[in-house]
Amino acid sequence: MVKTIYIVAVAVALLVVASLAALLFLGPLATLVGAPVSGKVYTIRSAKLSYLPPEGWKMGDPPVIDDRYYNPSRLMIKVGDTVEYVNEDEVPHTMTALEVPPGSSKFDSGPVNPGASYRFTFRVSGTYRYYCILHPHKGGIIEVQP
Ligand SMILES: [Cu+2]
Repeated sequence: MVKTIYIVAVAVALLVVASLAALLFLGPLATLVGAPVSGKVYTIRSAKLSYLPPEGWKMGDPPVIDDRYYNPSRLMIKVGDTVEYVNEDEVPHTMTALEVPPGSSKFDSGPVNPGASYRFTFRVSGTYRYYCILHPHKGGIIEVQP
């Protein structure tokens, strides 16, 4: 009986020590393994009057990839990098994914007010096409390299 209690006590003590060890060492280790790659931050801006469509453009036409709308409208980055979208126009804009590589989530900033910004970190390599849901003449492409 005493022996059984002793064995249980030792088992509990070992469990406590193991738990503490797990908390102390495995916790930070797991954080390291799952930690985001510390990448660069790139800025894409929408200039004033970018809400005006180009001449001849009509609803249903594909978005126009031009620095007048998102600047730069073509951007090459690496996995783990972050893009910050800054709206310098006088009306809200969005940065909404149209096409993303398989396995990637479709980002959508929702309306970004004048002077506000939105960030997205790219975790999957490939080509991303995006546009403004409120002004669909505005388009951009982000190339994410492995
Ligand atoms: Cu817009």
